[in-house]
Amino acid sequence: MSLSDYLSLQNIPETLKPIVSKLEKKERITDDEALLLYRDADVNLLGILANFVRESRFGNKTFFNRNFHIEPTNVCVFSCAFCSYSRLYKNREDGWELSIDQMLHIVKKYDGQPVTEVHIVGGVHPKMDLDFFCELIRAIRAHRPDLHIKGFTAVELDYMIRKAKLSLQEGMQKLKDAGLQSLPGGGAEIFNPEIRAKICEDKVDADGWLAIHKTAHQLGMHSNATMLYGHIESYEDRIDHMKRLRDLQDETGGFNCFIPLKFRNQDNDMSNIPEVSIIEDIKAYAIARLYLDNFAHLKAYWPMLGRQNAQLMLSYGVDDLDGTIDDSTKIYSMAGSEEQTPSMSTDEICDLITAVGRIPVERDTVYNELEVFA
Ligand code: V47
Ligand code: SF4
Repeated sequence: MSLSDYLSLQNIPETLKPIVSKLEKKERITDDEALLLYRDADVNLLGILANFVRESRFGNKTFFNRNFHIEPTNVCVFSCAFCSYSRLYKNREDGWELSIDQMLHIVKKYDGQPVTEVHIVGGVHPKMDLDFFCELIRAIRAHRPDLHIKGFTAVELDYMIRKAKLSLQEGMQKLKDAGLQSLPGGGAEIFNPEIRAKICEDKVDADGWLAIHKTAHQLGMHSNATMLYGHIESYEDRIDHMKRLRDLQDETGGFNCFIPLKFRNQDNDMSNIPEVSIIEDIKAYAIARLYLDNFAHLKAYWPMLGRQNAQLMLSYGVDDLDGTIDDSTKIYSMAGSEEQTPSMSTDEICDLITAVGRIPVERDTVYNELEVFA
């Protein structure tokens, strides 16, 4: 059945017909049109449209990688209201701080295993500076040169580079020379300054976040982008957030993928805010797929969303599930995700994908295809 056949079965509201016809012709939609989709489109229509875009790019292919995380510390000088993970610098009862040797020990646990990526992200510890992280990266590279090092949110980078009194270009170049290859997408939250003032007032702002990713792209590094949704932000805020990302992507082309992150409300200063429903998750993912026409990949990060909901999102525009993880991250288990010990074997992740009629494809960090599990 073609897209037009499917659409002829839908009762499409008049307001949405011009948008549907634009999407069919693979034309870019405007901010107002994205807002109309948020307001008027039901999940059936969103699924058909987002799936059309996804399948015209990748068919049934669904990407994953074999990776693990290192979280150097959960001590953090910042105080984001949604964070369940950080322990304030002066109140460190259950905080951890890993030495370079301890982190290298984690890397060595994977000797002989076919992992391709280490994802390094954590709190912002005042004593873990740029030189410390360059040394860590060099030590990992020396031990295992084939492992792609994806590390540090713009929040961590902004802090360590400013503290080293270097320009962004100098700081990022130093990290690149040490062996850092790409940046994860964290720290973006919601760019609107009014929302940021309420949920993460003291860390890098939107312009700073975008400048760091732009600098990375100019140095030839790739990066991801996230959006923390489902708290106090409006649909307009989400679209404004994605607009800033779409504009930067037009300029640099350096983003690999977009990752909507669902706000989880356990054990943080925003616990009074209920978590949004699966319908809202579907809208966030499907509309991201339709609006961000210049982002190749849309990732459902299963440790946060839960594996079944991540699997469901494969019908709403998602083409990537991130990785096997091996129970190496605590950010989401501490925030209340049902995935308390996030780990999937390659067989499990492939089963999740094939169960909904898709084809698992192992990728590396920059989406080179390594193996098709047909
Ligand atoms: O910036 C923190 C989020 C992010 C909560 O690039 C929360 O491949 C929901 O960015 N509820 C860090 N979200 C993690 C991150 C990430 C994860 C996986 C893959 C990639 C990638 C990036 O986690 C933070 C923040 O937005 N976060 N607390 C919470 N309670
Ligand atoms: Fe620190 Fe990141 Fe938590 Fe904010 S989200 S308090 S920057 S660890």
